[in-house]
Amino acid sequence: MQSSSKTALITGVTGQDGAYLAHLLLEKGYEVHGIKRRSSSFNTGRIEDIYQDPHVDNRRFHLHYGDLTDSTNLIRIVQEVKPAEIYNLAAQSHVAVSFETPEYTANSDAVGALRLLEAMRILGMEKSCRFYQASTSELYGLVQEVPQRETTPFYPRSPYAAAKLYAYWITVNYREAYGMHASNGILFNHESPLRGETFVTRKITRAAAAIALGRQDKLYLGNLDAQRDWGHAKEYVRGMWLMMQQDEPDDYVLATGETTYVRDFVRWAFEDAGIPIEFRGEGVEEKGYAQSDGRLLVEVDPRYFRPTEVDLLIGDPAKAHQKLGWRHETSVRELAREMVEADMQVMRNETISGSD
Ligand code: NDP
Ligand code: GDR
Repeated sequence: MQSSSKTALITGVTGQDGAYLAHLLLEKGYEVHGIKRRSSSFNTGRIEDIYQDPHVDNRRFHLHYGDLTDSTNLIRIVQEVKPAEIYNLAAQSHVAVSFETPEYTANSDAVGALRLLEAMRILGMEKSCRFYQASTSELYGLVQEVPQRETTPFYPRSPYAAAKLYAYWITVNYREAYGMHASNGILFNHESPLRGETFVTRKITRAAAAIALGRQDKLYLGNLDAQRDWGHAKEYVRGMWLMMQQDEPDDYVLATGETTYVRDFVRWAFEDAGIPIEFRGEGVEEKGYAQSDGRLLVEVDPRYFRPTEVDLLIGDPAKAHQKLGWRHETSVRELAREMVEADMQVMRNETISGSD
């Protein structure tokens, strides 16, 4: 373990990236503070293994109740924690859901970033604290140029992306206006066994596992023709940390440089679950995948289509390679396998614990 006396504050610590980042920073010797939302059910499943009871002495992992829509709460937490680094990962992060909750998405994803930057300014922490903003490849939206890089024009295609556009630019503005060490990581899709269950990769790997184990009959999906540049979340949080260690703040794309159709990810996941499937039919209504006996296992349901879609994402991570020395390691094919295996394992364990 490297030693460090740094204190970091992570918003969104209960999410996929927050959990991986908290692990990474603890390994590096940081004292880590995370903000979690009040929920009527447990929302700390991803950080259970690093949770430390408040009664333990000298603990290095602390949780605070908070919300990106509550300025006073954020100011108080930043004041108490006095972090050297703030990682703003909290967001209403589901693109499709943002069409249903556009105002809330703007409040948490756009104004939330502003609230944190203002908290730093109000508390006079412009020079003592660094800021990371979780920006996204969704900013590129309607294809202007491929592969997409830091200089590619943005064209958001959802309330989520429009909110993240504001957060991106307010981060740049506070850097330029107040000399703050504030950086944007423009991260392309990254997945893992900890990925939220309603994002497409995890929805697919869970369903493939459940169908293979006889727990589910069919998987309904939306647009199978979208292409995404998928990497492993564990590797991407390291890139976030590297951005914060640079002498100068800047904006970086993190991506693999390869793109994959949703339909190919579906095929791989079912193959890994031991049930090879074939594509049947081109028309939207009959489009789907069946196994060799003809049983349709994956069917397209237009309810999952988005009012405006992002068709093609493929990132150019050259700047991160050169300046940060960051590279992805896991291929999307390996990622699919890891996620299916993890979901099969989780489901088998559930059977064992529930079988007596
Ligand atoms: P998740 O959806 O897994 O996690 C989001 C986190 O934000 C959760 O901890 C969630 O809490 C919390 N949260 C949501 N709304 C609020 C709020 N109003 N106040 C406080 N906390 C809130 O996302 P990821 O970990 O996948 O992504 C992390 C960040 O990176 C997000 O900002 C996302 O938009 C962005 N991003 C993600 C990419 C990806 O491919 N994963 C790519 C590019 C950017 P709870 O657990 O209670 O729901
Ligand atoms: P995305 O991820 O929108 O890229 O945002 P998601 O996994 O939700 O969708 C990827 C693509 O798959 C298509 N799709 C489906 N998506 C979902 N969720 N459910 C389905 O049933 C389905 N069927 C097809 C989608 O239309 C889309 O084209 C993610 C989030 O993590 C954001 O927070 C982040 O900013 C971006 O990645 C980069």
